[in-house]
Amino acid sequence: LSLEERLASYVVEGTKEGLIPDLQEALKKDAPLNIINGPLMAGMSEVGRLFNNNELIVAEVLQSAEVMKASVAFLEQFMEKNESAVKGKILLATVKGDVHDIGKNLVEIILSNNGYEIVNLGIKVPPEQLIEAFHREKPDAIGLSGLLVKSAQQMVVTAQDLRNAGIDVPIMVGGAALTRKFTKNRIQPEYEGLVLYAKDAMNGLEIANQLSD
Ligand code: B1M
Repeated sequence: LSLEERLASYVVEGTKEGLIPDLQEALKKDAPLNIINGPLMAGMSEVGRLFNNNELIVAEVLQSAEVMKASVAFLEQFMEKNESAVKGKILLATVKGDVHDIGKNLVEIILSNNGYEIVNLGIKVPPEQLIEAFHREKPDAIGLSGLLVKSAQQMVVTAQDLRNAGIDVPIMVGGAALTRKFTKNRIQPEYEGLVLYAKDAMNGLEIANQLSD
């Protein structure tokens, strides 16, 4: 197998044996984020496909998630850090009912490496908890992540609850369940402030930078 194929297969197989040496090898020719977005994400897509076809069980997908998390944790130290002044404070959460957090945590890494102060509220965060954290932390923006189809609807509800609580800072939304169109047609109309869709973590950084300019 080529290096790229091996990297994808650690994720698919859910095994860490040989992972770190191969990541070190990959770092010689590629930036950490390209390794994540390339072979590691390719592995994750394959996991999603196999899971969808009932060829993997949840316990196996969890093993794959562990490999992805270990890879990101290892690669993080090699990522470019922008030691600028704090550009803003952002609350991050995976919405109520959803446990997927690898994408959200990647967004946290990218944003915090680029001058943002992140308050990561974790997974399955109900609107009440977001509202409470908003009053405590006074962030400049709120970031919501969701991967399940029902999470898209949960974002609509969350936007309504935030608006009813008088909150109108920009909201950034992302995750596999969402589209730009759903964001514009279904979430934005329920919210007073801006709602912006980010297709991946780098796009999330671009959006945060536009907001802070
Ligand atoms: Co689940 N899962 N899962 N899962 N899981 C999906 C999402 C699914 C598509 C798989 C499938 O069937 N093909 C499917 C959803 C189906 C649907 O709703 N239509 C699914 C399902 C069904 C489930 C369960 C219901 C399974 C069950 O229990 N029967 C269950 C749900 C539990 C719950 O949430 N209540 C479940 C559980 C799990 C695990 C716990 C085993 C594990 C998660 C572990 C963890 O996160 N700690 C897991 C995994 C790993 C996946 C897949 C395989 C991979 C997700 C992932 O981590 N991708 C996923 C299939 C897939 O996506 N191909 C699947 C890598 C990650 C880096 O990408 O999160 O998309 P992603 O983030 C991207 C962008 O989306 C974006 O940036 C990131 C990249 O740069 N982004 C943002 C994300 N959030 C953002 C926020 C932003 C900006 C950008 O701003 C705030």
